[in-house]
Amino acid sequence: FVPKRSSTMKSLIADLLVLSLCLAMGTRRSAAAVRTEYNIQHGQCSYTFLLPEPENCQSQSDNYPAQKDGPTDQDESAQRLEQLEMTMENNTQWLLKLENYIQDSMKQDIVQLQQTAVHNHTATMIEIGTNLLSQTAEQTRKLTNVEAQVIQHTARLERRLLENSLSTNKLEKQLIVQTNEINKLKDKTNILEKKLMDIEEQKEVELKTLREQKEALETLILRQTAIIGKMEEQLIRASSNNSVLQQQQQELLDTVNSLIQTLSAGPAQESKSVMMRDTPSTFMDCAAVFKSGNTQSGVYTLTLPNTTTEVKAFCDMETDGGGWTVLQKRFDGSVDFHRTWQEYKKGFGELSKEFWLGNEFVSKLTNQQSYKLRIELSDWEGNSGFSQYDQFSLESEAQNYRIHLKGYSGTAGKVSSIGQSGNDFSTKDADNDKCVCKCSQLTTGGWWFDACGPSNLNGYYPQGQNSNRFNGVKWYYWKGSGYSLKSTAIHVQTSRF
Ligand SMILES: [Ca+2]
Repeated sequence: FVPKRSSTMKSLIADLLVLSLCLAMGTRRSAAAVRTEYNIQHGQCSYTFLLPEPENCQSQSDNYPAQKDGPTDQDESAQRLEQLEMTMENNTQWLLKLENYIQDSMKQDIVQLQQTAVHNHTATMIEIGTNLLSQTAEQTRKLTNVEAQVIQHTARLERRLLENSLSTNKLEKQLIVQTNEINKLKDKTNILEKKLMDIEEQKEVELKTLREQKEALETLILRQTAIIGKMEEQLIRASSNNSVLQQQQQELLDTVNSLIQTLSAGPAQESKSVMMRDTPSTFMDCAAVFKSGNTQSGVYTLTLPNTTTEVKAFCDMETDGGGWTVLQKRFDGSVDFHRTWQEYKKGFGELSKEFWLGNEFVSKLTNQQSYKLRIELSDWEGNSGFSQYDQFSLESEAQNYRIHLKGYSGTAGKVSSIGQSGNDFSTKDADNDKCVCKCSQLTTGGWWFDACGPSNLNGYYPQGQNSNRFNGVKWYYWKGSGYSLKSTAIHVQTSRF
């Protein structure tokens, strides 16, 4: 079995038939002439071969057991072996061919397989590419966002820069304006300096002339002084004659004075003793004392009308005709006037110094008959004045020694100087004023306070005026608020005196 080079499918089939014939020799030796089917599956194709079993092959095969018996049989066996070997060789070659064929046929399948593999790979690649593209798109979108933000920031920064540059421009303009003004001012200053220099020069010139004039005047004064000296000498000589006359005049005056003193010495001593001595008679007030002929100021004993109650009082026999009963006196601050109701009622202090006569006595006295009131005042500058009321009276203790005043005259104040008529008396322990406060405690003294009113002659006595002393010896309508007076005296006298 040798396949030809230019063998077609038919020759190949023929070869195959021979092959299969020979192959079948060993296995189906006893088979009769029977048709046999051979199926070959190659890929999608299947081939079917129908082969008749040749008879000579049968006979040959049937002869094999007979050959074993003799030497002819051995030669035949050798020939047959040779034939078989050849057949085997042919089969081998044929198998090689078949293999090649199968390989050729397989090539197409491999190509197909490769193509499908390539398709699959391409699809995968496309998928991967699509994924990559979508990722890239996402990244691009993000990048775009970031870019937009960056652009916004940049825009903002640019705007700020622009604003800054605008304000800088404004400042520069202002700076220029200011610089111009400074330059103008400098120019003005230069002009002024020039003027000043001119003026200074003029002044120097004037000063020179003035100095010259001064020198001339000085020489003139020297000359005049010399003349005055001469005149003074002449004057001294003339006045020495006058002084002799004056000395004689003085001596005459001295002798006259000594004569007058010796003449008046007797009666003066007599009146002094009257002042110090209490009078034996009973007097209701100082006016009565005065009328009885006691015209010296001093302490006298008074007796309340219709009673035996005696009260020591100081009588002022000099002021405005004399006969004044003194209710109060202050001039050195030696007595404390911040006292109780009872003390003001009975009186306190020393009659020869500072004192308060006593509300009870004054109340009873002024209810006996009509009295007038006089207040003497003096300040720290040497001025003095007075306030006088034509009618004055105090009600009883039950009415808090309420004051009544009428008919004002005087040089220090006006009708309401002492306060409103009808005010009650208050002390540090008896608040009868019209203030929610306690005026007596605030102004340190007993008085007819209003709320608290324009006067308080019983206030604190400071040494010296002490401006802004609001609790001092106060008389507003003469010295204003805060002024504390130097001395005070309150007198009463009968209206008919
Ligand atoms: Ca009060």
